[in-house]
Parts: sequence; C-alpha cells; structure tokens
Amino acid sequence: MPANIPPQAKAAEQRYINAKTLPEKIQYLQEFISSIPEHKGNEKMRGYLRRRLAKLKEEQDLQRRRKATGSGGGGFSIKKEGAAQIVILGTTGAGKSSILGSLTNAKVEVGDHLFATKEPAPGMLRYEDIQFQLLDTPAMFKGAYKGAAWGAQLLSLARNADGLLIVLDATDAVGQFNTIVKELTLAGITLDKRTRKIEIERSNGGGFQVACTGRILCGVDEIERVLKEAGVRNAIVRIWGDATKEDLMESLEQTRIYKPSLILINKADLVPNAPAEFEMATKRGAIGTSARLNRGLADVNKRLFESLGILRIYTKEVGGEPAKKPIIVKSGATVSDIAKIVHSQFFKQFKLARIWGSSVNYGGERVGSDHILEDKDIVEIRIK
Ligand SMILES: Nc1nc2c(ncn2[C@@H]2O[C@H](COP(=O)(O)OP(=O)(O)O)[C@@H](O)[C@H]2O)c(=O)[nH]1
Ligand SMILES: [Mg+2]
Repeated sequence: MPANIPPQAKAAEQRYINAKTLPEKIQYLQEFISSIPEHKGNEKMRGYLRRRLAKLKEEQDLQRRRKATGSGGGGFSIKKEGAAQIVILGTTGAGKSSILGSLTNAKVEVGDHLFATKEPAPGMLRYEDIQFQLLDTPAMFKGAYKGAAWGAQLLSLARNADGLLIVLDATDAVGQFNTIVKELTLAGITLDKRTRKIEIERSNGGGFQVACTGRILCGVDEIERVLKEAGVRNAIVRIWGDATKEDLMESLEQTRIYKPSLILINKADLVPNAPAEFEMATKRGAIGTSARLNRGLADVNKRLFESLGILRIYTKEVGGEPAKKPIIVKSGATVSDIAKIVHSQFFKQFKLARIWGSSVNYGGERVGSDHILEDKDIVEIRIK
C-alpha cells in the first residue's frame, strides 16, 4: 500500500483482516475502501479492493440462496480411496451410470427415467498397479450452481475431487459440454490450467511459504498483508520470473480452482463422428465410447492417469527392494517432497538420494533434494 494512507484507513484495514464472518468482512472492507483517499497513486489498490468487495457480496448472495433452497451449501464429500478420486459428471441419461458399470464392478442403477441416480456410487478402476475411485453422481443441470436440488452437493463433490470424468451424450455433446462448463465456471471451477506468474496453493496450516524461481518486486511482509486481506492465512506461494504486487492481487482474484478432466463422448454407437466433431468445435480432446457395446473404454484408465498429472514413486531402503505400493505425488514433485512424506527425519537430515528410473541417466545415480522426479522412479534416501 502507498505510504500516504491515513491512520484510520490502516485501522480499518486491520479490522477487515481480522474479521471472521462474511457480513463483518463486507462491512469493514467497505469502511476500508472509503477511508483510502481518492488519489491517483491509490487507484489500482481501490480497484482491486472494490472487486474483492463485489466477490464477497456475490458469495453472501450465493449463501443466502442456498439457505433459501434448503440444500445446505457445500462441504459434501465422500471418503477418498485409491490414488485419486474422480467424479463423473454429465447431464441426465448421458450414460454416467452405464460407464461406471462398464469400467468397474460398482453396482449401479441404469435407467431411462429421469434422475435415476440420487447418491454418488463409488467403484474402483484399476490402472497398472494403482486404482482410481470413480464416483457416479446425479445429473448436472442448468442452475446447479445456485444450489437447488442436489446442485450444491454435486459441485462440492467436483470441487473436492482430484479429477473429473465428463460424460456427454453423442447426440448433443457440445451442448451438454457447454452446460456443464457454465455451471462449473459459476461454481468457481475451471478445466483449463493457466500459465501464471504466481500460484497460490492454500494449505491447512503452516503459515506462508514462498517458493521462488523468480523475484517478487515487493517485500515478504507486503505479500503476507495482501494475502491476509484476501482471507488467506496459510498458503504456499510459487513465483516464476519477475512478479509485481499487482500480479499477486490478480492471481488472488482468479479464485477458480483448476480440475484435471477427461471427456467421454458416449453413445458413439449412435453418432460415430461425434467425437471428431466435438474436437473440431471445442478444440479439446475426447474419447468416443459406447457403454452399450463396451467400446472405447479400454484406454480410459491410462488417459485418466495422464490427464491427472500425477506420478508413482517407489521408495526403497538401502540394500532393500522397492516398495510394492507407490507414493502418489503431483508432477513436478522433487526428492525433497518425497522425503517429507516418508519421514520428517529424511527431510531434516537429508544427505543425498539415489534414483532408478527415467529422471536419471543411469540406475542408482546420486541426486540432491531438488531433483525433479518422473513417473515410476525408485528413490533411496540417505541421511546424515
Ligand atoms: N445407444 C447407447 N445407449 C446407451 C449407452 N450408454 C448408456 N445408454 C443408455 O442410456 C440410458 C441412460 O443411461 P444411464 O447410464 O442411466 O445414464 P445416466 O443418467 O447418465 O446415469 C440407458 O437407457 C442406457 O441403456 C451407449 O453407449 N449407447
Ligand atoms: Mg445415472
């Protein structure tokens, strides 16, 4: 914040940062904004804060509507099992339940009648040595984001998932896709990974950690202040290249969370060229499937794995065999990330690691803690 901010504005800012409830936040943010002098140097700041205020009001609106429809808002989740939880999304009759039934041994209800599926039914899908948990869900519908019927639960499931399997009916694939994307967007979920200068990953504890491969052109205390104003108390902030405080504010405003996804154009037996047409129209890849004829399903596990951007890492003790079960991490993970997961001791007293796998030139190569891993790497950690 510019230096010419009067003390009452600073006090208002502090009240806003400390506010616990949404109405309080809105009130104090309003006070904060009106206490900042209208001055050319403050324009960016005021603009940013006004947009935050609009966001908070929108959030309050959404909460009120959810209460009014009695659907209880978000927070709905199913216990995760396996390497990743995948939520199947699609409009009524697209073939979600049929797909789950064909891919897994889950007992599902397939029906022509509307809304046959009312509760998420889980099934496990194997890929080599790991399994994905697939959740069948009730139909996605126009206005789901407002929270009516099971809309709130459905979107809350999607938000908590590691990935989405979008099932479209080949007879109206593009139309259904647009409906789904619209609801997801309104609910703060995006299917597109953005390349950004700054990424803010919220965490449950641990305060702020800043991981730079670039520079932020403001002080660490300023980063913390901007984050706290946005209600973020614990986060890992990653910075690439030179980033300004404005870049930080911008990335905070993009509150949409990214979900990896795989798109199936089902009932391709009825419209065989639907997948190609879909790809032309949307510039997105899709797999043509037929749950009825059991076609196109063999690759779904592999394609899901690839779209999730995860790695399987096998740890090994000195002189021992690699672990049978892999540790699942996000691509880009380093040896140090593995050390943290295995034992804090491995992280604190890390000396070196030996790697067997595609991230090294030869089996048993010695690497440091910042070595970036690849799928199927075997890691042996040596401590001091
Ligand atoms: N022709 C054809 N019909 C299908 C296919 N998959 C599902 N269906 C039919 O579409 C209807 C709806 O399927 P269902 O799995 O209940 O859809 P959901 O509402 O998305 O769960 C059922 O009558 C299924 O038999 C398919 O690949 N081809
Ligand atoms: Mg169903």
